[in-house]
Amino acid sequence: MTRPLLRLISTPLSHFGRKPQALLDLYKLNYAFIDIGNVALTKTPSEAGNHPLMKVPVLEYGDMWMVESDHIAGYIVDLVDSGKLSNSSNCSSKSSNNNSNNNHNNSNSRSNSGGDGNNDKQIDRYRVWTRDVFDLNARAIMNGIMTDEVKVIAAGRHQVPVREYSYFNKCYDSVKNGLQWLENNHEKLSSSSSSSSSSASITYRDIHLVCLYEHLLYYDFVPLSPYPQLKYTVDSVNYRCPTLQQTSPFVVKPK
Ligand SMILES: N[C@@H](CCC(=O)N[C@@H](CS)C(=O)NCC(=O)O)C(=O)O
Repeated sequence: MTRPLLRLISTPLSHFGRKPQALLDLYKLNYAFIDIGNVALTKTPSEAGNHPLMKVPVLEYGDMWMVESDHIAGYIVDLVDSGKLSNSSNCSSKSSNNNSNNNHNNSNSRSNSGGDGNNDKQIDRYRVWTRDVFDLNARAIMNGIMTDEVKVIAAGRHQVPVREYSYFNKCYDSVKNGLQWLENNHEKLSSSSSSSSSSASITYRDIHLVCLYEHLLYYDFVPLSPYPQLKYTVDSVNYRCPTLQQTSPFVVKPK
């Protein structure tokens, strides 16, 4: 039995974790998904893949250890583009019972099929390493929305009455303002999906948007009806990339 060299430590509902996980799936890489359970309630780094901040995702690749979802995504792209990993080459030859994460409650390795229907070898085909100003702004705003959402959800899990605090109400406002910015920029947001500079039918920015939107929807965090163009864009990405739905919160944890 082979043990995947790649291990993604996360939780199935983590939208930050879903971003690099979706890339692993699109590249059809073999990896172990280590579910640490309720990350908000972790008390030591060892419960969260040794992340000192007790957050997920964490990626392990052999002896390599990495935190921060977008850095992990870039690292995955480099592994693939450098030829170090392909959908059949990233398994170690022997199984190992040296599981340093045996306090985690679920580990299953998966090898995925599917993808976005394009198998060519273009470098950085999902445009993870973009330098495009709009892409970077959109991704920064999406990360900010996700961060503020997590603050409120995590506080709720610690029984904090979030609506009584202006700090958390500002988080809600930040999420709504961020969504409005994305909605206002929906033309740019949807257009680059079909950009000729990428051979793939979707980009990492599209993945990011789907992870953000479906997480907000799953947690019913704010009403999403004021952002119809975002819904349209998300539906369109999902239509073009069915692989993404494997990691949808509604699929991994049906309500
Ligand atoms: N900037 C980090 C954010 C990671 C993050 O906040 N992850 C959430 C899960 S979606 C978490 O671990 N939260 C636990 C907590 O804040 O207590 C990244 O992109 O990886």
